[in-house]
Amino acid sequence: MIKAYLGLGSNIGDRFGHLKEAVFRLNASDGIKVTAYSAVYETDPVGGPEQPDFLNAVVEIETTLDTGDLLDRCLETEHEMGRKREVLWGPRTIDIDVLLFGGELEMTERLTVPHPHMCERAFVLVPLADIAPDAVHPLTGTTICELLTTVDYSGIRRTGLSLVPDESTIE
Ligand code: GSY
Repeated sequence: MIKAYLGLGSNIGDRFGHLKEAVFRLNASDGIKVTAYSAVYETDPVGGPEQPDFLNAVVEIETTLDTGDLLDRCLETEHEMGRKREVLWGPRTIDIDVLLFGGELEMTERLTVPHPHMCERAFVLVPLADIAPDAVHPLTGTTICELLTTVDYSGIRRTGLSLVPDESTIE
């Protein structure tokens, strides 16, 4: 079993519904168990064309899959949920990124782990710090909490929404 972290984002339609459905589908997949949930954050869009605000969250999973099969499952889930890749860095129903996979470093044509942009993205680091503050980034050797001190998180707003099954709001 490997512990991994997945970043989730949506900025089209029922954003929260999309995050919940993605978590449900991932957890129902062979070889994946969702074991922890960050809070849900509303975030200013970073990069790309002018587009609506995102909801972002991070989940921890335990998995028996390897990185390639995990990536396939994330892409299949995006596809099942109707994501179309039309505009680079444009709006999306659901985005699922492999952020960390154990302490592994991998750089292939298909996949780079840890996610190559995670260190500069407050919309990733803030939710990740909810559930893995002491996880060490295998390239920088620093913790998620330490990385968080290096980014501007003024565009990140915590919501009262919860991805934990049977809870839809916390407070
Ligand atoms: O890969 C992430 C998709 N994305 C996001 C996102 O999830 N949240 C925010 N706030 N901005 C983003 N820009 C892109 S691309």
